[in-house]
Amino acid sequence: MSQRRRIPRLFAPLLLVAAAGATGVAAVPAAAEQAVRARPLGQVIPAPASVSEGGPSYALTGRTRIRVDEDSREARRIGAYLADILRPSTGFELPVTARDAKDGIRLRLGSGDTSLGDEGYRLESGRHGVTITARKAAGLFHGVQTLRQLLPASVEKDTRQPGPWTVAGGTIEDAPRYGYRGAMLDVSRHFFSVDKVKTYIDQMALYKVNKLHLHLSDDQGWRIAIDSWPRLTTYGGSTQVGGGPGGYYTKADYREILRYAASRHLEVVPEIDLPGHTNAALASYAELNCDGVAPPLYTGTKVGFSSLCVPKDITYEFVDDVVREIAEMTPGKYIHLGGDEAHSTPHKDYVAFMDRAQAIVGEYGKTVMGWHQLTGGNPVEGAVAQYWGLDKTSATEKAQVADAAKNGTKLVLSPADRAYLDMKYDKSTPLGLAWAGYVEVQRSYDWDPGTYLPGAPAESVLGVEAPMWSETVWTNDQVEYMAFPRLPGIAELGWSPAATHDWDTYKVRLAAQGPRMSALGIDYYRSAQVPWPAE
Ligand code: TNX
Repeated sequence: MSQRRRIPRLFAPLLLVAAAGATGVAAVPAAAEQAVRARPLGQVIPAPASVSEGGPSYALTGRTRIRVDEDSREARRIGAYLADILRPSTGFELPVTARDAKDGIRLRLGSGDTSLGDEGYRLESGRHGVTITARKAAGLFHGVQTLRQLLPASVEKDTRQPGPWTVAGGTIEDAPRYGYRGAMLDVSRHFFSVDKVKTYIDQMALYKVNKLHLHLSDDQGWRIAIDSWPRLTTYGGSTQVGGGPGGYYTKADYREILRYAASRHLEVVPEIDLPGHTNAALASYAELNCDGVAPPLYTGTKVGFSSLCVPKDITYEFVDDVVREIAEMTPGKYIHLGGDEAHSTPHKDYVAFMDRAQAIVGEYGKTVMGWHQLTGGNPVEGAVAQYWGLDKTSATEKAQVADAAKNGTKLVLSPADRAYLDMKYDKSTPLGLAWAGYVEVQRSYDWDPGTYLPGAPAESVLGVEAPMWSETVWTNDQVEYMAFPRLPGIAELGWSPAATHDWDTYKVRLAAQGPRMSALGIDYYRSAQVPWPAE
């Protein structure tokens, strides 16, 4: 018998902890590990609205079938998506079939239970199988994300793993607190290929994020083809921060992103940032400048120096063409007009410009979104302001946003010192910026969207969004390191009832996501605030 085998079992966990400590990896306190084991149905992120544990568990086997409603293409599609995730690691065939029976994984659409809403689901797990029921496809899809998280983390791997593939017994009934749970990707400061965006979409979907906000234009690059203004991309898209080659989405590329996002039940929110953050457009078309002279392309990281020419008619022909072409392609309800940091646009001009630009969005049947500076002008009825202030933002500025909310403007909350995924975690973070301060994992999670902005009515809050500005990131590894594990926390703030909010239990659930993120190849930040298991 080898030396190793003679170590009494009792001490083995202690040795693990010691070994983990020696390598500088945070170890799991025994209590935290047990909490995860004792409450398997409750360990999901975002925390479900209601969990009732108990009864026999279900184990997937080589005979398990994924049973979907005969007449639902959407259920069949979600069944196929689930099978694609489970087959490589389990090695099981997992046929998707329309033949109903009481066993296996059952995906049932069209429940009359209105309490589930458009995105809610019920998951029942027992000896014979797991049944997920929802009123709408989005709910079924979210239920499938929960099922993934109830299986061992190794189920996410793309090679065959030993199992067993057991789901604890019980029932989850779940529906989101907010309908808007977003993540933004700035594809302008650095361009991200369609494949990179798809990778991020898949990662977002695991945490029930349902909006992908694409920041498609800025000083450093215009990234979406507009047929009536072709130089926006051929010239305005030809570089990026640091002077690299940039890039842009053809209309076919953009449609492919839309298709893929829809297959993951995400709505795309396209943003064209106006009237500031427009150097790439101004460089592409001299006539958009008040003096008729095109500035050079810009590859630095300053903000607030560019502006469309507010008095010129051609400015509105331009905005009309851009909004029309994007609205024609985009099935989602929003067009985001930016409107932030227009430091080179006199206030009177800013208000006049935003009035006309918002009217154009309305003409094409879309709902206006804008950064919260929009509330300094005249937000149109139904407009959504995205708040990105900080704890220390002045009371006057906060009151301006809250007053707009009292008058009917809706809010999406992205406080920069909580939800900005490009902020450094601490001073040693190699990527990111720090203008809003350091944002460690606990800080990012520990706030309540329902009461966050003083004076804003709770019903004005549509939800939350975590923006990823890309001055310092351009690969998926970099995006992952900054987004994970903060994005799951913002996703939970958007989904879970306020009553589930508790850092001490959240950090244990988050720790359990470590091996799952690793199995998915997500290059996450192992914050010392989280009791990660040794891997
Ligand atoms: C502020 S917040 C910006 C962006 C920058 C970001 C960097 C906002 C609406 N504008 O232009 O990329 O900070 O963190």
